[in-house]
Amino acid sequence: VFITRVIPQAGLRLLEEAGLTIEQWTKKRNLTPAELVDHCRDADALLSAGSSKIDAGFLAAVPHLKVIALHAVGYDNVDITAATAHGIPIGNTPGVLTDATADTAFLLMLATSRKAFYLHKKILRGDWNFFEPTANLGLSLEGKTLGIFGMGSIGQAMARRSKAAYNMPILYHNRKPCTTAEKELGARYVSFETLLRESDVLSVHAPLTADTQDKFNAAAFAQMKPNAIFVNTARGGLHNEPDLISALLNHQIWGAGLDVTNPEPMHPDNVLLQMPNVCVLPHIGSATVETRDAMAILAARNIIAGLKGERLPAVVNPQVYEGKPAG
Ligand code: 8YV
Repeated sequence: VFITRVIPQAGLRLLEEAGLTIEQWTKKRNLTPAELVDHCRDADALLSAGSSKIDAGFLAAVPHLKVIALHAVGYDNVDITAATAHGIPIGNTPGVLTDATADTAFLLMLATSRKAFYLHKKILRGDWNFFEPTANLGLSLEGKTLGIFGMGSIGQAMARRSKAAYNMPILYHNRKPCTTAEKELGARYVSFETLLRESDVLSVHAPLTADTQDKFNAAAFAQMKPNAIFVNTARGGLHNEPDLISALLNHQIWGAGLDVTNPEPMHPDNVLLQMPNVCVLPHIGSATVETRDAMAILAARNIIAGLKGERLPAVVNPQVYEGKPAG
């Protein structure tokens, strides 16, 4: 099993107990595409953590792989059609990171609404010297409308937290209506335009696809409320960064909380990092000890099942089993 990053021991232990030989990339830099192919030449399985491209070219070079397990729920870095064509099941880690990621979205919503990161930097600069009732003001969240773009399990967990904490009415836009969110949270399904126009906080929880790429662009930000906070914990590719910067500078929206950027890592000179109403985190959505252990364990279980020819516990392309006996 070739592993592209250092992953938690909990996952490695499981692979070792299954009698598998592990090779792990431990350098603090991304593998080049050629290095990835090289390391997979003698492997039966790939456990991929991070954003290495698993595209048609790579898959054609390593068609012998019996399984690829992602240490992630998102699979925008994988050409799923090509993997299915090669008969390679792709595993991911849904469910186990739902709460941690929703916590990160909630953290960014609250931190942005109170300019927390900017004010922290002000103290570091020695700039906490005088109290004025009109200084350092943020926005209250109580009773404000939360819009969710992508009402999957993470979107629902964010909506649940926000409703419980601030009694926020919930709007959402999704590929299809979500009856759980409607019944449990009174969430209202709306068009994308209504979501933009009526949300006080708009939180993004959709996968990055050809349809969602750059969805939050100049035209979208122009429809949002001047007091709106944009939160993205999904993928940086869903928002257009220059358009977001312009929308903030032109006061078309009030603030932004980002756990994901495009590109990643974000350059330290990025103007977003200087803005009072912007909070940026280095893609830590799932980064708790407990969650990363659970992700490593699920990724390892996907590898072990795949190598036995069994159906993966969490498979992205179940089509790979059509016409083939699974397990
Ligand atoms: C991590 C994620 O960044 O699951 C995802 O899709 O983006 C995050 O959990 C990561 O992929 C951990 O390997």
